[in-house]
Amino acid sequence: MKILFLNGPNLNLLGTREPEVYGRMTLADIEAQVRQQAEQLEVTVDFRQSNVEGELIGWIQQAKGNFDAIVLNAAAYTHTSIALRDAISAVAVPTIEIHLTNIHAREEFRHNSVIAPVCRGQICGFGAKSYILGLEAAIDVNDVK
Ligand code: CA2
Repeated sequence: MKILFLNGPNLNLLGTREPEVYGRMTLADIEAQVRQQAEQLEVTVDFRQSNVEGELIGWIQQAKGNFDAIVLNAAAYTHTSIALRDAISAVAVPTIEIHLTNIHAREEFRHNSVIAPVCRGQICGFGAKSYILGLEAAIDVNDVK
């Protein structure tokens, strides 16, 4: 099973600024934890970050036929990007929305996710653990039971 992790704008800054909001782990630290867990669960992961909306859309489009699920932290694009939503909807690769923080407990403009209706589910508020829970959910949605 192959799982694509995508990270949106400014997540490359993790661990360097606003530690009181986003914690002290860098994105590379989170990636290392995800890779360790993926090895345990015997799945392959690809882990990418971009500050460019179009690049994220290109990666989502290319996921069709190449990945079994996408785990997506779209960062601020979560709240604004109809283009990302359309891409997720078009490719029909099961997509799990994740966030480090509980977006519903923050500023009102973060409460709405425009991608949520086209994702299989949303995990938010568990810090780096949201990524691990996202990995488990991505495996679960592919389980033939
Ligand atoms: O909680 C999350 O994971 C978010 O997706 C993070 C986004 C935010 O816009 C969403 O509402 C919730 C922000 C990512 C920016 O990360 C930074 C990290 C360090 C310093 C500044 C920004």
